[in-house]
Amino acid sequence: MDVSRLIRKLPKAEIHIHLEGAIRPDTAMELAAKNGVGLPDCERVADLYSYDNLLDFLAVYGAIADSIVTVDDFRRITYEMLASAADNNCRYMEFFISPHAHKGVPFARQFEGIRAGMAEAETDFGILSRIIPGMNRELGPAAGEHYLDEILANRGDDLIGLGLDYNEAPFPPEPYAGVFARARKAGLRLTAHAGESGAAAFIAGSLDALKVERIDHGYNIVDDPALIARCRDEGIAFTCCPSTTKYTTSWRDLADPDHPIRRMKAAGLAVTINSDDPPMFATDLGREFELAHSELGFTLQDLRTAILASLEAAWLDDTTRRAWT
Ligand code: ES4
Ligand code: ZN
Repeated sequence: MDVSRLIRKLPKAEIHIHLEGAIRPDTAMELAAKNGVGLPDCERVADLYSYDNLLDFLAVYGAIADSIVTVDDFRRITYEMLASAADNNCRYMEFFISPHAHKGVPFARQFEGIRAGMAEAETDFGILSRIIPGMNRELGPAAGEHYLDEILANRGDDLIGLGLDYNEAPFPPEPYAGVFARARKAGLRLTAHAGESGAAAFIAGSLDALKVERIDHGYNIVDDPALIARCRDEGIAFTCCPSTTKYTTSWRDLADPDHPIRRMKAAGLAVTINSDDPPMFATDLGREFELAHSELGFTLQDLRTAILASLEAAWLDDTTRRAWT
């Protein structure tokens, strides 16, 4: 078997993917036309999925979110995301959702569709999944408190955590300390996008002020050796997304010997490999693992280590973890 097929066949877990960013382009076009909302006119889907920084990317992400309206839309996009992951032998997934992005669609309706898609995919492909609502850091902590109320009103065993996402650099984590503390008291696990377009200090701020257990991306940690040592000692997991770095960071070349994911692994950090917004970044989970191998210097043993790090960082209870892995 060639290496590429072998890598695709490895049983995997994914702990950093956004539902809305995982929508297939043909589905996005179809749902936008059906619902009469959303996407700007463009001749080719490739013209739509084109950006070279986080802000431009988020504008397209918002337009795609606008086109998802009905319960069945949410069921379908969830099912298709999980089907694609299962095709890459992903066995377990924790995915972010952006319910505030679907303006005017009640959270309960979104959750109904998402949960239907999760159940259907578990039956059809045996893939287990869990939900992490992402808090939009651009909207401010008061909106965050209201958002948390809505999330808790739709709580279920499958809703396991809270994230912090959207435009990072102008929005440091500290103002969200209060709302994250309330989420923690309510039993939610915590993570935050940090150190992608924001400084290494945002990683430290997420750990100290928000008390997150893992860091999404975290690339700018390479600027701070003391923080690297701390995160290594504390076993903080980093959910790295190779292809994303080509669009949203200054490291456009994965083969760059200075690429932060390569350096984070070399420094002994708990690096995990994920796909973030796969079709929007022209990738899927199998390809991210292949790129880690072919461009970022991960040996097959390193890939196995990264998969084990994902399972270790996953928010599964021990019984489910044993049954599933
Ligand atoms: C996101 Cl900061 C960020 N990166 C990728 N996808 C996203 N969706 C919402 N925020
Ligand atoms: Zn992300």
